[in-house]
Amino acid sequence: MQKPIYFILYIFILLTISFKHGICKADDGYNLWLRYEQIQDEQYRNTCKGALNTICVLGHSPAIEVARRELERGLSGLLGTPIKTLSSLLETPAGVIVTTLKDLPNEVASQLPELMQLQKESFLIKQVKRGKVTTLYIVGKDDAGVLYGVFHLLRTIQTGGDLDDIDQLHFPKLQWRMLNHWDNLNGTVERGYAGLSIWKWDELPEKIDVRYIDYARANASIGINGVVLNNVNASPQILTPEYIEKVKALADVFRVYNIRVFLAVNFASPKVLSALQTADPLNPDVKMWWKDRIAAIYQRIPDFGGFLVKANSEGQPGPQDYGRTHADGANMLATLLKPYNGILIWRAFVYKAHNPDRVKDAYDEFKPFDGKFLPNVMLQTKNGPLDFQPKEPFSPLFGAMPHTSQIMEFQITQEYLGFSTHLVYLASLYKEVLESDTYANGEGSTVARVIDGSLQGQRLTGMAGVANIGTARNWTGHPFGQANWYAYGRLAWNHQLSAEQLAEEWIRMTLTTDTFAIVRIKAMMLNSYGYIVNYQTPLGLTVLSSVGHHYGPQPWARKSFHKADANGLGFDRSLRGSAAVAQYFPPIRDSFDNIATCPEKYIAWFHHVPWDHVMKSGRTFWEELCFSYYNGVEGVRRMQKNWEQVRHAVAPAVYSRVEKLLEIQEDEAVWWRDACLSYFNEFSKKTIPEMYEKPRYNQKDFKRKESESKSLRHYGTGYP
Ligand code: GCW
Repeated sequence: MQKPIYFILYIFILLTISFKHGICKADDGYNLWLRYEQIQDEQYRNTCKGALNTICVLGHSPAIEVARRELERGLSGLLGTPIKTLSSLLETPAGVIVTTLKDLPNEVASQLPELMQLQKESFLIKQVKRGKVTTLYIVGKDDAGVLYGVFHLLRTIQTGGDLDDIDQLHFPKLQWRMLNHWDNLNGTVERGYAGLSIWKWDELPEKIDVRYIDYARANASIGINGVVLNNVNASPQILTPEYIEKVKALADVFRVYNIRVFLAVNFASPKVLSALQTADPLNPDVKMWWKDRIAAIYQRIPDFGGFLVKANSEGQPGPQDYGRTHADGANMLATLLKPYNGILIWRAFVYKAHNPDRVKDAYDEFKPFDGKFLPNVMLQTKNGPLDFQPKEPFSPLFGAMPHTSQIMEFQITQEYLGFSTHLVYLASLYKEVLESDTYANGEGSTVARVIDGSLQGQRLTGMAGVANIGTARNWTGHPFGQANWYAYGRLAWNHQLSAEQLAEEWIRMTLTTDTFAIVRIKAMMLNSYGYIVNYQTPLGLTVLSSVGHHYGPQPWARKSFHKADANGLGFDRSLRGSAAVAQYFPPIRDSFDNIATCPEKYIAWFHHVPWDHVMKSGRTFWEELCFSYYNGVEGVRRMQKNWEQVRHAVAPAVYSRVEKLLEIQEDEAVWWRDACLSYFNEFSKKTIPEMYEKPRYNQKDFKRKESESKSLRHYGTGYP
């Protein structure tokens, strides 16, 4: 008899605790950072209620409708009360007035001189006082600006922002803020670790999955305005009329969210899909084939974004197959896209299989073409010169092609960073790259200023992130993977935002508003990147991961990258070695070239470092290596401790999921540490200092774990 009462009491207590700490009870992660849970802080909630409970959204377009709905949904959730929506300004004064510039009444417009500065996609948010009435205006330059303004207001409230401090003009620093999906048409995702592709090609175009809409909302909320739907290792099939209909259906969903659709295309498509014997870009029949295909796409999708091409790279076809250049290939397609305002994005990720130093390839191949690409071509360059490694110096192409619109490619999916098992907050990586000084035009020539056009005046600007999204209920597998999607988008909008601010925003919107917990979780996130670099590839080491699937350590198979021998460790890229340093501008080149001045985080990237080389800490290089690997493992343990302390403040399901994943991460950090140190030790012949704990794993374990990981782990469904 007593039992049900206890049970009810237990549930009641649980709910009270959850409510108090801002936890969403049934949170399964699907709603991402758009949960719109009622604000816990009563005082703040009342302030917001007072100011925002009546809204008026002027104008009529599908995009404005979407903005109105989002504002209603967001505000009513956050304020815990239905919102009054006025349909015209003639009614009683509204707390929030949302409008595009063209629908703004003249008498208000004349009071807001800032409006003159509004550019495409931008918005002004400003409180205007008239007598006793204060109205918050969100004025977008266009529909997109309105949508972004609405999401900005909602984010401000979700993160407890001060409404009296809200006045500001907002505009994107980059024109193209893109996600690249490496999704195959068979539903798998290359290097995807969060399930299958969210595009249900078999159901399209008839069935529109609700996920497409929520995906678009999430992207719009962070400013993403372009998506490449399919893998850069592209199937020609995507250009068939059947698939174009499916693509059209998605484009129709995304349009109102200011998202344009792009496709990755296979350069040999004309050869595969028609009777043509060639895909030579200068062949008139080939050009005609592309012309017709492009016309057919624009006929169905008038605002189609354009193409992304991976050519002559890792076995993909390209113009070089016909003795033509990258510029020949890119310009042929760009010419045909131009009448429709389409963009051609060409990837700079190329390398020759047998080149002794592959990091030099992209620069050597592309730099000579600076100024040779047509104005609607963007060159998409990975952040580092090698391949999305945990840590690389920035690609020397940034700054070296002043007459080319170069955009950044980051990887959000964690191909080399523990898949969806390890917690790594990638804003730290992105910021480190963006803030690197190329010295292209002297000091202050950061990578960010190259890609935003402020340094060299490029006409097209942008950033692409390889998505970490899949059919997992919470989209990204690891709950913290969402933070990387979020931070990537926000940085593409404004690269000046700090990793810390973005972490805090994401935590408040997604996990908890408990102040104590925020501090702990933020510490975990902000340190996590340093930890993984330390337990995987510290001090400039690179590609120590397993061949093929890239999970777990396999340094014994990666000698061409680390060059370990009895003298030391690392790849000599100085002027006395492969001379890759020569691709950087003078002050950087010189500092990288000299082992005494090279930043230690890149020391083994640029130098073959003697085991006894004395580091800044006073430790020898070998000791520093041990220190780093052990430090990385300790870091994961610190994350575990921090996480234990936030149990009260996050949803139980998320808590236990992350707890479990951290356990695995700890074990795998140890695996990395033990495997790498025991292997390098064969060359250094030095012992691991006594003060450190004994290794957990030995040679036999490494072999076992290696083969286990091949069969047991979820390695990205697309890998052959
Ligand atoms: O890092 C490598 C990946 C490939 C990928 C390639 C690329 C899509 O291992 O899976 O192919 O980069 O960026 O093209």
